[in-house]
Amino acid sequence: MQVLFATSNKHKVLEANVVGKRFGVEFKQLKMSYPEVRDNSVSKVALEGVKYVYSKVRKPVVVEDSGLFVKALNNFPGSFSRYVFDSIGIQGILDLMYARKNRQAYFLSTIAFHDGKVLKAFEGRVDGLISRKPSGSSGFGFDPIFIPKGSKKTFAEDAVFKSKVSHRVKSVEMFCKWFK
Ligand code: ITT
Repeated sequence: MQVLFATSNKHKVLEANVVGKRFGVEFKQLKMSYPEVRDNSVSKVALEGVKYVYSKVRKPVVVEDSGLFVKALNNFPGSFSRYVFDSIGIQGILDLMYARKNRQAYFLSTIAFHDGKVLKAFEGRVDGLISRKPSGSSGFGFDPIFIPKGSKKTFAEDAVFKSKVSHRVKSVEMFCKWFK
């Protein structure tokens, strides 16, 4: 079974397909950007996004909105993670976290599906800590500074662990179970 995945980010599709394979679901990248509503809920951004994309392609499609939520920064950058990554980047987050003892953070991923009739969203979360310095080179975005619960390595140092526990693995798993 195939489903379109509208995103500019090939890493998202690669990670989704690792999970999809187990369920016989293949995500096909549709390189299309869509206007992201300004809202601090990733679910809201994903749901509005998939409605827009569906209105353009008229085929069953998913979009994903995700973000990093840092406790000591009142959940910043959250749904604005892409903008923050592109502007102040990893070092910017580490600078904001300088001398902060509470390093807790989590990633959220919402997969939203629409086929013109059904509109559904699936949310996954992974908890962890912000590291003191960047480490590792796999993955994308904030992977080099996120140490998931149950590990001592960042996502960027341990892609295998990421492929078992990530926010995206969870949201995609929920989607695949439902989609089948
Ligand atoms: P599309 O909107 O085109 O799908 P994007 O990369 O802009 O691609 P988002 O708007 O959902 O995606 O932004 C999510 C940002 O959050 C992303 O750019 C990363 O900086 C960060 N992020 C999300 N998931 C991540 C992950 O698994 N590892 C590291 N950073 C992640």
